[in-house]
Order: sequence, then C-alpha cells, then structure tokens
Amino acid sequence: MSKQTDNHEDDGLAVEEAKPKLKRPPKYKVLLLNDDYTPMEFVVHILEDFFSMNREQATQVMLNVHTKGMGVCGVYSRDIAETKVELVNTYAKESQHPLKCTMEED
Ligand code: TYC
Repeated sequence: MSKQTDNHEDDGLAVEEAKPKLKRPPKYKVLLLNDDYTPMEFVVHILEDFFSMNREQATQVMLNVHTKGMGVCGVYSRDIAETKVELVNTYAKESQHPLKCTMEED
C-alpha cells in the first residue's frame, strides 16, 4: 500500500478531535426567603434540623435572611436540594408559618 493511501496524508479531510463530553452534574443552592410573620426561633429550628447547623450558625443564617431578604442554607445535588425544599415547605405549612424555601442552580 502506498504511503498516501495508507495514512490519508493528502485526502483533503480534516479530522477534529471529539470534545470530552463528561460534565460535572450541576449543584443547587437551597434558599430561605424572609417574611414578616415566621418567628425567628422557628427559622433557627429549621436550619438546625434540616440543614445540620449548630445554634450559632443557624442564628447567623436566620439573621442574614431577615436583614437581606434571602439566604443560602446549603448547596446540594438536584435530588437532595429538591427534597430539602419540599420537606421545609411542608413542615412550615403544617406549622402554619408562611416561610418559603426554594432552590436555584449554583
Ligand atoms: N422576619 C422574620 C421576623 O421578623 C424572621 C424570619 C427570618 C422569617 C428568616 C423568615 O426566612 C426567614 N419574625
């Protein structure tokens, strides 16, 4: 076989390398929204129980949400974030507080 046929040295084709396809799965921030009615102590309790914070951390995050309007409780995979949002909203509703939890891509 001639060199030319063998390795396509001059067949006019440009071969592009395939781009690596693997991407890290997206992460999601779980957010707590401020409102005028939910007691501060209830929010602290949520942050301790659903987001494994100690009392100091939970108090800091609660006050941050209270003053800034919104705050991050944690960053998780999509499934975990969705579950936390659902659990917090269900619990707040059952407790008759208007507290809202949501998520957004990190
Ligand atoms: N703003 C509420 C109050 O003054 C406290 C509060 C904090 C409510 C954080 C919601 O996500 C929240 N009682």
